[in-house]
Amino acid sequence: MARFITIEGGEGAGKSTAQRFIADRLAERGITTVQTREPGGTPLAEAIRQTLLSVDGEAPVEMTELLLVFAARAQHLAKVIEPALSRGDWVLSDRFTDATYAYQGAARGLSTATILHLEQLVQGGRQPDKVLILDLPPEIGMARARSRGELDRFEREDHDFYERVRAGYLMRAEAMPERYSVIDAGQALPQVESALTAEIEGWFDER
Ligand code: Z5A
Repeated sequence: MARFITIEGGEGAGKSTAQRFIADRLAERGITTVQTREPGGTPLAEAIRQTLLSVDGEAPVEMTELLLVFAARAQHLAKVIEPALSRGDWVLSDRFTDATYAYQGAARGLSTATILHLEQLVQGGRQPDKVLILDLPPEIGMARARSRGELDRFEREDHDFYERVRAGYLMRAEAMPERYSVIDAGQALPQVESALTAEIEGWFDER
């Protein structure tokens, strides 16, 4: 059974690290995964990503940012996610629509109704089977991400912005506990990996 798993969290939460770990554990079970990310995942969607993250030139207003995120998502769904699920592969996406509710909704202040409207338009009924939220205090994630150097447009946001992102994610996890798992990503990597292993085992127990 193909499954669509998304990995979410604030800046530097360890999403890419978790994605590789999960893909390796699934490969050990003989499962083929497609590892992808948002915004991005196709050449056109990656070009939209560059526009969104760039600190040069004119910054998009909130609504432009929202529409660009969903434009990239429409392309990603049509070209990568739906074909992979149809083939029977699992899809592991580093971010998806929960990021829109957290960043454009909770942090930028656009309404849930507006985001929901676009979500229905672009995704139809497609939703992740499981959402993993890597939760950690923003200052820890910012320190991890900022040790890498040049900051993109989102990474230049302040601590309060990232507190709103975090609260936005946790609110969604609380509202839909059957689909969401919150993992304490402030722990050392071996502990995060143990939590991920328990999570993966749970997916197979459910089947
Ligand atoms: N965005 C949006 O606004 N709306 C949307 O709908 C979508 C996205 C889909 C780009 O995302 C931006 O797009 C994002 C929101 C916006 N902006 N921000 N911020 P992104 O996912 O590419 O950007 P990111 O959040 O900055 O990702 P990241 O910095 O690459 O972080 P990560 O993938 O979560 O972490 P990582 O690369 O796995 O780990 C970061 C470092 O920490 C690395 O050196 C690791 O070795 C280290 N690490 C990982 N885990 C640990 C533990 N447990 N302990 C210590 N060190 C660790």
